[in-house]
Amino acid sequence: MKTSTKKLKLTEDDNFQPMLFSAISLFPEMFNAVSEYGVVGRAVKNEIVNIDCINPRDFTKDRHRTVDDRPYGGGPGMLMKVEPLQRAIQAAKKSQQARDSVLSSDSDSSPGSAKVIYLSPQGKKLDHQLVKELSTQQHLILLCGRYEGIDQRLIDQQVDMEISLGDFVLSGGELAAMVLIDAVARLLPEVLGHSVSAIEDSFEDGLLDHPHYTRPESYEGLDVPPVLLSGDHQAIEKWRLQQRLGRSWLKRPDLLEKKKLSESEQQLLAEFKKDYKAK
Ligand code: 4GX
Repeated sequence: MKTSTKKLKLTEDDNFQPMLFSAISLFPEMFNAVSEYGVVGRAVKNEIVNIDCINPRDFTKDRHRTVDDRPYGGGPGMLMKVEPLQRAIQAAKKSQQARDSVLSSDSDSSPGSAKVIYLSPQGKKLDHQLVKELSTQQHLILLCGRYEGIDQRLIDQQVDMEISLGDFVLSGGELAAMVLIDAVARLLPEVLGHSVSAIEDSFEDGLLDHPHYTRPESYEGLDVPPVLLSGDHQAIEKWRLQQRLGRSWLKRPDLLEKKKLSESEQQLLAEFKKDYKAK
């Protein structure tokens, strides 16, 4: 008889640990938007991803549970106080250490390696490369600022990395943290179905995606490109690659400049440009 080769599901492995996101936020309920819906919601339910919310207000020591204070030097608005944030970060670090200590000590999941990330417009711009790097971490602590921001000394002392979604101002770091969680979680191999990994590959090789079509075959006089109905898989792949090259050329020339095109890719793009200019 054949010996059992039953493959263990990754999450059944004794050494498997969900990736932990600790969100430090005055509005923890906001995180239900990621933890209860869609792909990430399922990953949370299946314990592939853990999202812990820590409210700095729970780490205040005064009667009024004060988390904000006026800025030195004057000016409008309030800042987040250092001490409650500092204690919340320590609590987040402790929760990961508690998880580590019950596991057979593993070299990769070295305790105390949690990265503290502050979401702010001063940060490094989030992109696919950075998302990939973050997805290799066991524990990310996401510091979500409200009011006009946080005391600079906490940033200098406690923050490992500042990350920005882009050059615009949000009214708090929570939405940015949720964007980060969503993008990172869906890159974890246990979260991604093969269907999703294919989509990710498009940014993986630095090109935009090709267009997609579903039924009906004709909608308001607009037909699905015939090649997609041909059943010729080679022709379909070639068309899709050409569309990806062409769309990148039209909409994101910066992406194309960074990319080294093969001989056949250059030819596909040249053909796309010719057709485009003929129209
Ligand atoms: N990409 N914000 C942080 C708090 C704040 C206020 C003033 C410093 C000074 C943002 C972004 C973002 C808004 C998060 C301000 N910090 N986060 N928050 N863009 O705009 O990530």
